[in-house]
Amino acid sequence: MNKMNLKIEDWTQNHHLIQWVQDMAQLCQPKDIHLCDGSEKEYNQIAEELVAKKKAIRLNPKKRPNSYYFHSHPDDVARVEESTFICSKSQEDAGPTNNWKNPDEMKKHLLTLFQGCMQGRTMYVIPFSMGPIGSDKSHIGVQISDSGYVVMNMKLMTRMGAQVLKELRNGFFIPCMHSVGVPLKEGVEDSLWPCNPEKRIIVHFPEERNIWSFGSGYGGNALLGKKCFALRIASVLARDNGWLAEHMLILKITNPKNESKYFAAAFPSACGKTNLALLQSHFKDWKIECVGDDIAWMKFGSDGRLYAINPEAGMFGVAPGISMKTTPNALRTIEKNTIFTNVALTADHDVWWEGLTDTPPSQLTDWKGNAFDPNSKSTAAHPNARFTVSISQCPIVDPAYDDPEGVPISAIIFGGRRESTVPLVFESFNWEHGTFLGTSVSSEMTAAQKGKVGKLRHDPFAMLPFCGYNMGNYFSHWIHIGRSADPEKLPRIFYANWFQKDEKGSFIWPGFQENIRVLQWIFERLDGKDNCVKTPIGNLPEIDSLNTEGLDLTKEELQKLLEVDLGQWLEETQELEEYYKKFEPKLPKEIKEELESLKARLQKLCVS
Ligand code: OXD
Ligand code: MN
Repeated sequence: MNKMNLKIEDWTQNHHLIQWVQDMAQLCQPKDIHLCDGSEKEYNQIAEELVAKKKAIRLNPKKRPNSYYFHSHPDDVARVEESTFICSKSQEDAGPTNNWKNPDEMKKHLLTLFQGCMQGRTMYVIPFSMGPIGSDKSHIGVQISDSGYVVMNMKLMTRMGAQVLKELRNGFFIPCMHSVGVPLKEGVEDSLWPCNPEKRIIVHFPEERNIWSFGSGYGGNALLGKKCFALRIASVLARDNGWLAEHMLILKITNPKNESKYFAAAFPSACGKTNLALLQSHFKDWKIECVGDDIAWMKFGSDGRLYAINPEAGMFGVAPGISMKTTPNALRTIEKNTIFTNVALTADHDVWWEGLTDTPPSQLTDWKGNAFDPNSKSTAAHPNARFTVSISQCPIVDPAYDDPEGVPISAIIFGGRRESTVPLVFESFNWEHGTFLGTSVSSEMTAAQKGKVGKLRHDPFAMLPFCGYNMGNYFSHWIHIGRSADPEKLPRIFYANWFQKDEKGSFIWPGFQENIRVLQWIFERLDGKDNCVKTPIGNLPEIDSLNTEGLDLTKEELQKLLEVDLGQWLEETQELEEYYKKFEPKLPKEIKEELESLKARLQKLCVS
């Protein structure tokens, strides 16, 4: 048996865990094994080692206390959807939106890949809880990894270490196997960011409920608690057990009478999700607090309402674009105790990225480690550069983020980036219509995605890369959740679009902090205010029910924001009809019926 920092029996008595660690050590042949206790001391020690090996830079403690800087290999900078697989027994269960391979063949392939892959490296064993420890809404995982960077990130992103093992006892956990995929030969110097892009693969076995990831050290590919567990595997657990695992932020909004409600919201990437999660209300008597910025697990409480927890304990957010103007609460969150990856480094060892200030400081080092030429076409920070930070540091964190009961959700908001057609906000007529809105989420692509800028990308429920089973069955699951509940107690479902443009191509709605006005309208609507007009697509705000005081917005602009163009919407239904073909034969009949009813409502108005 390999050298361990602790006696495994002192660390855990879970027989499955002990056996799995031994099996994986035999397969991967690490030089030693580190059983993580999750302590500060351990975090600091690993950080020190990485700094000593020049894999990390300690940032200037006067500017950014207890913070570290990493830059990755240029071929390992983002999630790799093309190399992500759902290996269910039948291909149909993976559905039309996932890559699939026969699980037996995939296992053979993985066993070959992982054979001896940790030679010369330390194998870390990282127990973690997704959700508050001890909550009946939480689930436990154990990640094995040969990356110290991963251990540091998991410490900030999850509840991690000895306390989780105490909770786990002999119970069930999700095994999450990870290697950067580069065995280290005796006497050979390690690279600064080892990874193996040619052999990179991220695999989920939904029936066995485990995860294998090889070849990448970056973000969602390597921090397996996040997208792999909390969305892909959890969506399967949720389907089987009557709950929802969603790609949603959770926020709390409090009105001037000190009454609060919780909203969850799903937006595809580049639609301002972090921004909304960390929104700074500039109305003194309306308060926003953050419970989560990326993932929500929602289960029914004994009172019949849906309660959400944020399974994560930290944020892994995109840095470029964040500034005191756009997202001041994000900047305040990352003042200290933060890991930065692929941002630019200033001469005095602080961090910078495009958007942080109008002009870059002089003598910047770019994310590849080269002197930055401000006249070059490339950016100093990688567009997907990230910060990792504990959510407890967020100045507007709602203490309920750590409440094992979760928070009761009153509204769910879907949204996308659409230049036209989709109004600023509207409400669905009921849960089934709201589910239909979730299936219809689409967004025009920005430079942040691979593909043609401006082209429409469908991203149902913002779950396209994250649903661990057949997306058509996932739609049905949403319908079933609605059927199994008291309709009065279900969250109401809304749709928002901050991105309409005028003829000159400028955004009409100011966005950012002003989005509070849309949240206010939703809040009041939930409180029973008769502030809407019924249209074929849903309930829209009465033109004067939206708080636009102090905004530089003409009446015509407001009308445009709240317009339903029947012709454009009829085209939208045709486009959706075409898109839905992809999900046959699993497209629920309720979704087809919703589409038909929408068409009929639009046509009726067109004729009259
Ligand atoms: C993320 C994503 O990183 O959705 O959160 O891609
Ligand atoms: Mn996300």
